[in-house]
Amino acid sequence: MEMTSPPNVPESNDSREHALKQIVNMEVIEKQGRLADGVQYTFWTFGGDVPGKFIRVREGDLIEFHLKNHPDNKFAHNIDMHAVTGPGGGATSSFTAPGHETVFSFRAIRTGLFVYHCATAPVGMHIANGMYGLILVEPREGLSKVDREYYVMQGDFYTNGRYGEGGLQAFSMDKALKEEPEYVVFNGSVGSLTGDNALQAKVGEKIRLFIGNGGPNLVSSFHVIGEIFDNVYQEAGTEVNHNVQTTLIPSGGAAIAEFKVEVPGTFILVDHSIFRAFNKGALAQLKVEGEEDPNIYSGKQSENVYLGEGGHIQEIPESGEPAEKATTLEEKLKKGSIVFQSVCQACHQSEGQGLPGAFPPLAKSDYFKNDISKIIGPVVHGLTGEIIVNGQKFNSIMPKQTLTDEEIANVTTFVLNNFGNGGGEITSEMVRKNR
Ligand code: HEC
Ligand SMILES: [Cu+2]
Repeated sequence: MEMTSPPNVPESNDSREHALKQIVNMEVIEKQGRLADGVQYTFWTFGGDVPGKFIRVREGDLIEFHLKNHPDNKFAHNIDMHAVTGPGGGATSSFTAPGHETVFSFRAIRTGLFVYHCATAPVGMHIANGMYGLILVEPREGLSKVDREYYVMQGDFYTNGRYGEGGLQAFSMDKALKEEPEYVVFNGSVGSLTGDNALQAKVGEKIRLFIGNGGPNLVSSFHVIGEIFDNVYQEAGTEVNHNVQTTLIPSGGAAIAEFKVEVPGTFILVDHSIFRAFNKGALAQLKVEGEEDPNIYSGKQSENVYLGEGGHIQEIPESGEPAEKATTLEEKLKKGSIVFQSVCQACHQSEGQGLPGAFPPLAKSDYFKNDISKIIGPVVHGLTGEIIVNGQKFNSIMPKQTLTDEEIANVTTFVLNNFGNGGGEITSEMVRKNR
């Protein structure tokens, strides 16, 4: 059976009179990929992408499901499909070790759009690494006709490093437990559906979005800026609501939203818990081409100077409190310690001991021992190429860090005064000179 990678959706089955036996071959692949520009992550996938392959069957079909775990994978996996009526949604019958294949069958007795996901312990971690996707069970009579269908699925990601911090990022169990993701994205990465990869449509077309939420933790307030959904199959069940602005999609749930595009422009899909959209990645674009319709939307018609009446125009008060600056060395070390823990530690390790072959030690480092200013460069500019630290060779990449002069001064001073290094102080001024 043909399955598709996001954001594509397989052809409809509605021309088909009878139920069929369908064979689904799903391969689990663990692979490194892009989470954001300069940020890599080891995704665990159903079929090579996050979200996994879109499966489209018809009500009454018998599905023979083959789960194949690639021999190069390191972990066992299984699948729980919310479309399955049976123990574990299939999970109890599909536990599959690397280099193995399992088979189970189920009848699609309920219609709707269903989430599937891995349910191997630790379940949260398998889902957090991208193991989810959607299966559509079309009603016998099919869905109404539309011009375009797209597959969009939200997920939250928990990296050791902060949002945007470069390099290969490890999964943070700590942040996942606290439900504090660094990334909230559509289709597995920041910008997966923007710019050249934006969804496309033409004025006058009817669009159907199959929207899922893999979680593992967050509930999505799904919204398209500048559009109103004509129809929403709430929670992807049979109840249809009309004229909806924002629809809730629970973790492990889905929705089907339909709307006609009346005017051209770029329409932005967001999780309207809005910091997630503009600061954590939950933002996609739908680019609509075609004729303007000033009767529906005019564009900017004019701009004039506005003078408030009387003297009531408020001024922003001069800020009384200057931005807090670390003044004493003690304060500086305290602040530096926080930066170290949130940024440097992920690579250089908690005691600055590094990892042989990967990250050089900052503890007793002879790299900057005789010239403390050499600690600034790697942080400000990044560092690549072969270096020798304490007699050990390293040939890797340190991404440049987006920190303020003051943060860099604090963290480097912290390193100089800890981990058996010889002490010293770096000032914001010294950092600025190295920019
Ligand atoms: C994403 C991983 C990563 C992060 C985060 C990181 N570094 Fe590095 N750092 C490296 C790598 C890799 C190298 C070696 C680069 C090479 O081989 O050329 C390095 C080298 C260095 C060096 C020179 C070698 C040495 O051990 O003395 C210093 C100093 C340094 N880092 C300081 C920092 C500080 C301070 C921070 C936090 C603000 C930081 N690094 C954050 C990966 C990282
Ligand atoms: Cu898994």
